[in-house]
Amino acid sequence: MAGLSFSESVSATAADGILVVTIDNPPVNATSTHVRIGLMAALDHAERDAGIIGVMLTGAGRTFVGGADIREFGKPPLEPLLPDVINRIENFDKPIAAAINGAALGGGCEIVLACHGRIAGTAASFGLPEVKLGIVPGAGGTQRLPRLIGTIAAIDLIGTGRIVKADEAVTLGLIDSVAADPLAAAEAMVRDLATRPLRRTGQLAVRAEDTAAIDAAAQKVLGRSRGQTAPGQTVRLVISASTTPLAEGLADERATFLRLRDSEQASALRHVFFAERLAGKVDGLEKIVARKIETVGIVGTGLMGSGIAVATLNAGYRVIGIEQTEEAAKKGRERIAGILEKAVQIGRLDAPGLADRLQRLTVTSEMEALAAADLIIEAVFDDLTVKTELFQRLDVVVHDDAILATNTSYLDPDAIAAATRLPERIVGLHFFSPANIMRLVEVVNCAKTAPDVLATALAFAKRLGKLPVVSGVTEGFIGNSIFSAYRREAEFMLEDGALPHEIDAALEAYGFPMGLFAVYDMAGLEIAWARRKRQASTRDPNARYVDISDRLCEAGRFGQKAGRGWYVYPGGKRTVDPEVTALIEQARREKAIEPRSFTSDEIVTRLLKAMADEGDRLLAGGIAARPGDIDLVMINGYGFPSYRGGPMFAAGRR
Ligand code: 3H9
Repeated sequence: MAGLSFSESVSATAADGILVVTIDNPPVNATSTHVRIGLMAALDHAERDAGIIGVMLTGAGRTFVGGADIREFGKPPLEPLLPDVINRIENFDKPIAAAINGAALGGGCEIVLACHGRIAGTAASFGLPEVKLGIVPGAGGTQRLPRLIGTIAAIDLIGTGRIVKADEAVTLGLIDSVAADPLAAAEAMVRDLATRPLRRTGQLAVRAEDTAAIDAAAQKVLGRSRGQTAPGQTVRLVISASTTPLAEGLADERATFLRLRDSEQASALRHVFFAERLAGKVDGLEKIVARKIETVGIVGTGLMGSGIAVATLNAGYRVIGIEQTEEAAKKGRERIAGILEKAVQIGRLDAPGLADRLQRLTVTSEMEALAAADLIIEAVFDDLTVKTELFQRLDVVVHDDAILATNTSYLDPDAIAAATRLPERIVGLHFFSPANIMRLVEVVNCAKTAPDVLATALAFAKRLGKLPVVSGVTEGFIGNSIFSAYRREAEFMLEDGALPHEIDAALEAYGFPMGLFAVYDMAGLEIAWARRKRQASTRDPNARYVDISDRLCEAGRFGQKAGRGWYVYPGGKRTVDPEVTALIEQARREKAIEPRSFTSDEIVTRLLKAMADEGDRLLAGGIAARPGDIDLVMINGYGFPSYRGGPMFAAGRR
């Protein structure tokens, strides 16, 4: 078996007439320039050598090919271009089979689509997630995928960027089969293909499907991607594949790819992509070994605690829920089981999965049960005395290596830690509700948190499939600090002349799923009101304070549940209420403010600036490590549109 090297990232071995080409370009075998050069050289070799009857393509390590090299975007493309490499694979005279060892995403999936045979290992996954980067596939994905799996399934996969596992890929027809040893199976396939005419994906006709069903699939994608350019373009390109000759479809796809690659949305989403990879990385923590966590205690199994319990069970841990009474414990268990059963009803979980989770769950009123826990997360009422007393009790019940985490959103975790025996084991884990669904977790690095405690909290959040962002201690941590600045600015504008529906309309046109005042109505106004009342005595009397939301609460306008808040809801429809307008006008008159009008653009610019200024304050104070961390918090916890890149990114572009 001779070893051949075609570039620094592509090598091959030739045995019994088959050239096994391996792409080795860590970390994810992206199709960087030297990969493309190496693949072309390998094909040259296979073409020239009459002894070679066929080729196998595989990836080194855990990934097949993670896609085009995103770090090369923005630089002039160097030849050979990926579409040319892929076209050559499809039209190659000798059979080429992909032995797909791991993720085949974006350009990696496009390589697979053009191969003549496609065999996956059990760990393989497939997808064209380009829309998540604000682009469309640029190397044939929109044209070849529908030829293999049909228009409807292709619209779904490419329009959403959804990743599928090997089994589903077989069912869809994206690949031929799954094998425990994909290399051996692909070799057999190449030998077989060498004896017959090759089936080339690009030459297949897209199968006919019901036009109403195609339309429904398209509408589903378009409905979910309001404001974003790329998903609509993928739908257009996929649909055109059934009526357009391949070369024309590929040219249209390529032109669309290049146009979108240089767009503002694509650079925002690339920023988000790289920010996500950096999030949770803390200087100095690289070599710290995390503590072992097997059993997690969750104190309080209300809305937040039960969501955390479900996320923790889903990640394979044992969970001990704690409630004050046996009656409450029974209800807590039912709440957690209820969420899991709903997951079964909608097909997200199967019956054995449910049984396995329930078997790992105990809910009790006996705090002593926590002696077995390695990490305890409290999710009780957000009150300093309640939480401090709880931590003092936990301090004597749990073992000394156990970590204690608080889920507080506003309280000072350093004050809680100071009241305990081992403050270095206290950390914040601020989940967002519903905690089993929301990806964001603020991991709060308290003044005395030990490095291995922080490392453990980060590793735990990642194992839950969450996006952990580290925050230092400040009131409201990163998210609620920025949100407060945003809310404050919106209320200033309210006094200065903008009405709630004007501010909401500007935010929704910008891409927020819901404007600020509509969100307040949905969440209820009373909790923030109670907090403002508590803080009244410590508020700076010289700072500008807008009391309009206090007036709303005094009038019993607590939001949607009360039927009225910033808006009224006749028949469930959000409607402007002249009474609120009158109340705002009254407040302005009392302060002798002459109202002026605001354009949508001005509203958004002011709100972004307020958020970014607060973000700068957090960065200067070391509360947030990177602007990208702040962007991720606002995107994943507060509805900031990801395709705008987050407030720090967006404010910097204005
Ligand atoms: C595309 O293909 C366009 C084509 O249609 C057309 C072309 C003409 N490039 O996520 P991880 C880095 S668009 C460059 O933590 P995991 C990442 O930054 C592309 N770098 O690993 C990180 O670096 P660092 C479509 C990349 O094991 C490191 O790899 N493809 C790329 O959890 C590890 O990343 C996608 O959108 C890349 N393409 O997950 C797939 N991908 O260590 C994007 C990753 O310095 N990638 N890096 O922080 C993924 O989804 C995951 O990385 C993957 C591995 C599932 C592959």
